Amino acid sequence: MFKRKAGVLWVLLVLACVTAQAWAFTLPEGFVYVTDVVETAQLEIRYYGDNNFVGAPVDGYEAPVAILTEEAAAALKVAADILDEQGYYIKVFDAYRPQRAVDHFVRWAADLEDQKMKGIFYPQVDKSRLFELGYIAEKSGHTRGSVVDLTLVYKDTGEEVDMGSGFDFFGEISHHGTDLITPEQAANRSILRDAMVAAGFAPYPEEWWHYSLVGEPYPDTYFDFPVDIGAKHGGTAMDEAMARAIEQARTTMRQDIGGPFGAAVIDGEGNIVCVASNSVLRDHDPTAHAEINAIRLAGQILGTHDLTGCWIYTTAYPCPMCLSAIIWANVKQVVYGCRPEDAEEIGFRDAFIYRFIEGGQQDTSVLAISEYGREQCLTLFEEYAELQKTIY
Ligand code: AZG
Ligand code: ZN
Repeated sequence: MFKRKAGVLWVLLVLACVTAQAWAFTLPEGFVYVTDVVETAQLEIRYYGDNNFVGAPVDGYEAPVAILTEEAAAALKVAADILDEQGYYIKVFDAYRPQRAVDHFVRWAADLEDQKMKGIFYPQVDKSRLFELGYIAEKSGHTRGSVVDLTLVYKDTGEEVDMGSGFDFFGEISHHGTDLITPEQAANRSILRDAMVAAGFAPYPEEWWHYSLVGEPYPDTYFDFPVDIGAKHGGTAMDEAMARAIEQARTTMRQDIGGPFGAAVIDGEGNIVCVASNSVLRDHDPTAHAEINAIRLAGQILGTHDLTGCWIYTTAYPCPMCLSAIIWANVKQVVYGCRPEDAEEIGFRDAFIYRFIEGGQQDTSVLAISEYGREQCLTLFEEYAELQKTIY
């Protein structure tokens, strides 16, 4: 019996593998991913994470990717080729920037209480003067799609070249021609500037990292599509992943395998890694939710417990258990169909568990949790720490 069950699971796994497929993510007409054009470009998309002057991910940055107009990307390739010959790769901090991100900057600048990142990005500037000094504005050239913020890295070590001040440092030291930097740092800035100018970009006097394409194709348009891997545009990817999750859920729910829940894992390039559905009833496993099954399958297929860069499409908002599993797996993007209250409407307890957690896990009629044997258990933890084993 056990062997048969394992056999069925194996067949399902192989089926999931062979049906994995790729499709082209679509962007608005006229835009491209920088790394599709400049294959050696390194990316450190600062507004996607929290190492930026806001100190938090910025609205509209839904994936750590760089997008530019075709014309700007083609010119950037010319610059990258020049720099390649001199021993450098480019590293992009920001490129196309959605209007909603600029709006976020404006809201942040107006909140004078929030000085979290002052020490790193604007130690000598009073936050109340950021507008007046031109560091923050209601419109940005980046939003027109042909402006890029970048630096150089050494090809052999991958280390960033010393430019004398960091990306987005608000101050005179970031200006071209400043005398606050060493001649070597100034020479490094010139290497970048010469290549960018030769390729058709104009430097920005106040920021050594900022270049605008001369003769940009959309001089009057401020775009607002998010920076993502395209799933939200053209719909192809989203439709395909969600359709597969729905189809899988429908098939298994009709066979009494589990509830009406399906999930798909997509990798960073847009390939469907796997599709899974809820199998609580068949497996006699209350944890066999669609998202958990999908994460387990993806881990086996990709040979890792770390799904960094992957997205999950799920037919319903993840329950607290699945939400935790998703975070444990380092998945940073979830797209869901139904809401917890929709699941509640047909009798599932997703929303009920959320209410328990939001209530501070105090309701002992739902669950009583107590501490016992901490000292003995701590010895185990200490042993693990001493052995310096993997932390995940
Ligand atoms: C569920 N909710 C989600 N999102 N997924 C499942 O598999 C579920 N099973 N019960 N509630
Ligand atoms: Zn769940």
